[in-house]
Formats: sequence, C-alpha cells, structure tokens
Amino acid sequence: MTAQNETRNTIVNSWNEWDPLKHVIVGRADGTMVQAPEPAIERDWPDHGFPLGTYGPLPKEMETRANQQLDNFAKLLEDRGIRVDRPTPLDFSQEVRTPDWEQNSMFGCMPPRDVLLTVGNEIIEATMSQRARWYEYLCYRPLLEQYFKEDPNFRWEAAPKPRLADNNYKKDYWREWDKKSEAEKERAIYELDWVLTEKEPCFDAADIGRAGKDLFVYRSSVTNEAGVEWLRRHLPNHRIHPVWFYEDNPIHIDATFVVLRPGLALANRKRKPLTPNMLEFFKKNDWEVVECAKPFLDDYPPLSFCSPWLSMNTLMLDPKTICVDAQEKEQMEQFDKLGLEVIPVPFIDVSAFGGGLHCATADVYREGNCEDYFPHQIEGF
Ligand code: ABU
Repeated sequence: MTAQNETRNTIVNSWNEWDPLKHVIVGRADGTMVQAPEPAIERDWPDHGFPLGTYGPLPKEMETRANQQLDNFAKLLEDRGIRVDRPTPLDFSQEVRTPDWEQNSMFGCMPPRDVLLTVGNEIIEATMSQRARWYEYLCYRPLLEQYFKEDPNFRWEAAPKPRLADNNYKKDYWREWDKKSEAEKERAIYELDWVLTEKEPCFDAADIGRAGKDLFVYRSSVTNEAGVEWLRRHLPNHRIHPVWFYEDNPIHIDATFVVLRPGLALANRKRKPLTPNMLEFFKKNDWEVVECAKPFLDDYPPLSFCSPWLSMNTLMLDPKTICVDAQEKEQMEQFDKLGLEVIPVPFIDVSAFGGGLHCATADVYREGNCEDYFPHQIEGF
C-alpha cells in the first residue's frame, strides 16, 4: 500500500473509465479452465485439443506466461503508485451444483471486470449468466470483505443470483444456431436473439461502460433485457442506455464501444451500432466517436473466446494516459495522434484466460465525482 493510500479513508469510489486511478484489482490466470459444456455456451476447439463436448485446464505453460504478463502489469501499476489487489483463485476444475443444475467445471478469475461493477461507492457483484461462472464472485469475497471493514461508506451489493435453470436458456440454442443460414443469423442480430431467455435478470459487469451519470449497457448474449431493467431500477440516479451492435453472439462492451475520456469514445470499426439515435446522442453532446485502428490479429488466438478486438480493450490511468496491449502498434499510433500518452503492456498471452487489459482489471478507486457528461439527452435513447 502506498503512503498516499494509507491516509485515504474512502476505499471504494469510481464513476467512470478515466479519472485518475488509485486502486484496482488485477486478475490471476491460475487454474483457468476451458469450461465444460452448458446451455449458455459451447467450446469447440478441435485443433487445440478441445473438440466440442470436452473441457479441462488450459495448458500449464500458457498459464505461466499469462501470469507473468499479469504480474508484470500489476507491478507497472504499483510503480505508478496505484494500489493493486489480486483475487483468490478456487479449484476451478471442481464440479459445482445448485438445486437446479450440476456443472462439470468452473472457469477462472482472470477477468474481474466481468464480475464486479463499481459505481461510485458501490461494488455490485454481477449475476453472470453461465453456470461455470456462477460461483466466480467467491474469488473476490476476501477483498470485498476487507473493503467493507476499511471503508464505512462502501456499499457492497450482489445482484439477485439467477437460478440459471433450463428455462433461462433457449432450448437447443447452439444446435439451432449452427443450422441457421446467413440471412437467419443476420435476422438474429437485428432481433437480439441470443441464448438467454428473459426468465430472470442476467448481466455481466463487463457489459457496462461507465460515464458518470450515464451508463451504457450492452444487450449482449450474456446480458438480457431484464438485466438492463434491474440495473435501471437499482441505479435510479443514473441514466441507463441499452446499446447493441452488428455482431453475432456478442459479449462485453469493452471490445466494441469504449468511452475513453470526456468527449472521446472509441468505436469498433466492424461492429456498427444498431441502437437508434446512439451516434446522434454522442454528437449532440459534442463527443467525438472515432473508429478504432486495425487490430494486430486477424482471428481469435488459440483456445480464446476473445476476439482480435481486444486491441481496443484498454485501461485508462487518467484522462491522458492509456495502457494498451504492446502488440497493437496501429492502435497505439492512433491513441498517440489523439493526444494520449500510451503505455505499451505485453498482454497477448492473457487473451485465452478471458480478455485484455480492461477485462483483467476492476476499478476500486478513481479520483473524482459523478459528473454529467451528457447534458443533452435524446428521447428514446
Ligand atoms: N471480454 C471481452 C471480449 C470481447 C470480444 O472478444 O470481443
């Protein structure tokens, strides 16, 4: 802990993606699994030892490399005076169950951003929507307990745990998806026809982009309409904007549309917004929306469910300073031209463990307050 943080009573405070970062959680790769099949997802990676229906730990040498990059990133942040906490991994190879289901494996705890949503002095444990990830919050409980003891104003919340029974998922979704023609897939994209039903609210925390009073929530394959509605009712002092994009079975906003700092957002050059009035909303509030640069990779890395668009999965240390995956030369050049100080961070070996630099972190404390960056609202957005 730095001297600066030792004298700070407020442990939890973060309203947006850019105010000066003082305290963050960085994930760990230990024991991450190619998760067992379940109604929410299927993995099919025959070229890398995991054909459809199989599951197991990611190879040890991959885990070692990923942990080296995560530790290096944690040290880089600490060297800049940022307090870094780490989760406590579980045995993710264990079978888990509830009264409604049994699941042959868990997943991991590399991406805290997926599970923890920080809004001001509150950290919300997201519902999650995959059975393998239902117990992932336990990895963060030692930290949350500690913050609760240290900070009298910390509001510790858990969104209602969904039962994730069979009726939470469309029957045979993946088999039906594989049979769809291109036109049918396109229709599914426009209709947001993803695997979740609306039985219970479901959301991943990484589907939320935070900009003070305004929160942008991706209606993705892991966040349903009821999840958006739960957030709306739970955060009545915020404006919740559901957004969606041209992408099949999308997951998480932070490789699709990123609010970088007041007045500047980064948009995926392929996944075009489909939400009515979204771009007008940014324009009306004098925000520039720039298309991201070309990513380094053409395709998904081996054993990764994360796309090449992790190129735009970045971490702002303050409104002028951005951490970017060191392989993303074109993206770094673009940020440089936009006037940002770029910190290259080697991170490609982390992708298979669940994401990039934004995924691998969860905000605990940033300076600043809840501001209104979008004073001009648009009816229907
Ligand atoms: N968890 C972020 C992954 C997003 C993507 O692959 O596009």
